[in-house]
Amino acid sequence: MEIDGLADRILNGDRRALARAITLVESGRADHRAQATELLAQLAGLERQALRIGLSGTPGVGKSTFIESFGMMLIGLGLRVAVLAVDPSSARSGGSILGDKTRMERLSRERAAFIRPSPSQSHLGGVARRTREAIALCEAAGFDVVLIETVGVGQSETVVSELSDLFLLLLAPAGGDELQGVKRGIMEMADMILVNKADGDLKATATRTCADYAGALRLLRKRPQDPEGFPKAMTVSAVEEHGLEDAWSEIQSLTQWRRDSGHWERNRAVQAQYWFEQEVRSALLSRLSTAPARAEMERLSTEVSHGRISPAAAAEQMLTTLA
Ligand SMILES: Nc1nc2c(ncn2[C@@H]2O[C@H](COP(=O)(O)OP(=O)(O)OP(=O)(O)O)[C@@H](O)[C@H]2O)c(=O)[nH]1
Ligand SMILES: [Mg+2]
Repeated sequence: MEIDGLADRILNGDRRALARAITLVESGRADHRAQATELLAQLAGLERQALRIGLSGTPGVGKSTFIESFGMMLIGLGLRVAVLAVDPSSARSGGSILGDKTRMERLSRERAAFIRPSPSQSHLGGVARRTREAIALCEAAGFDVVLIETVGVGQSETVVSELSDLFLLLLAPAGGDELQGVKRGIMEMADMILVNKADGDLKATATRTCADYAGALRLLRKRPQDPEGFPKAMTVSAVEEHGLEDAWSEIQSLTQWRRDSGHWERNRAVQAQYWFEQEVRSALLSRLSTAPARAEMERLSTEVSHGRISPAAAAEQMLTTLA
């Protein structure tokens, strides 16, 4: 693949080039990885910054519907919108990706939109790297907003929040006892809680649920990255397209405050350091799993079991072979 040409086309906002580049960063092949690294290096250091919005919610809460409506509204404002998905479960494969594409039918037809479903069957570490690199590619391609969607199943929210500037939690209208079902750790990550489906019969329940969550948010420890009134809970209806402009305006004021106060840049710097450490860790782990390393591990392990070498000395010996 011609990397120079690809980089130029991405810089011109060419969506097919972007899709090809993401396929490259997703590939497990060593030559593809080398090309991906070269491509990302060529695109590094650009001034272009997208607003990276993480979005999480349990299955069926309306993430896809919300992204479609919210994305269409943003496009109406003249913005370019990319949608990436982080899906840690390999169980959700081809079928649901197709389902998502049809659910985002309007958005997927827009020239100003780019939708990329998550690749099936990758472990969380691989997903994190692939998503991080895909975000960088979308930024290089000039997208203004990158929405990173994940199903709320636990760990994936942490990954997504470590990749975004802002984290939205989409919740459904619910009775009071279900409120406790949202894990505290996930609540603590949220910059905004959006109670979806605030329409028809569910409207009153949604309003009550929203008030409950607003109360719960006030009980959390104050975070330095939040201005007065944040994290905030609001009601929206993705189907009736209510509350989307309000949500966007709150997102913008939060973003502006964080930029002005330096939290924005600091957060990105801390995230970059975090991912650097993660890369080192995962590179070390992958060195441990090569055939010669495994053989050496086994050999040393036997020595340790016979008491011929101490665990610490064996570990040190092992580590020198990895260098
Ligand atoms: N009444 C109402 N229904 C909604 C709204 N948003 C989504 N739904 C419905 O909720 C169901 C699930 O919506 P999706 O957008 O597929 O939800 P999701 O969170 O993407 O679900 P998964 O992809 O399975 O995790 C669909 O039947 C939607 O029509 C809303 O604002 N109001
Ligand atoms: Mg969905």
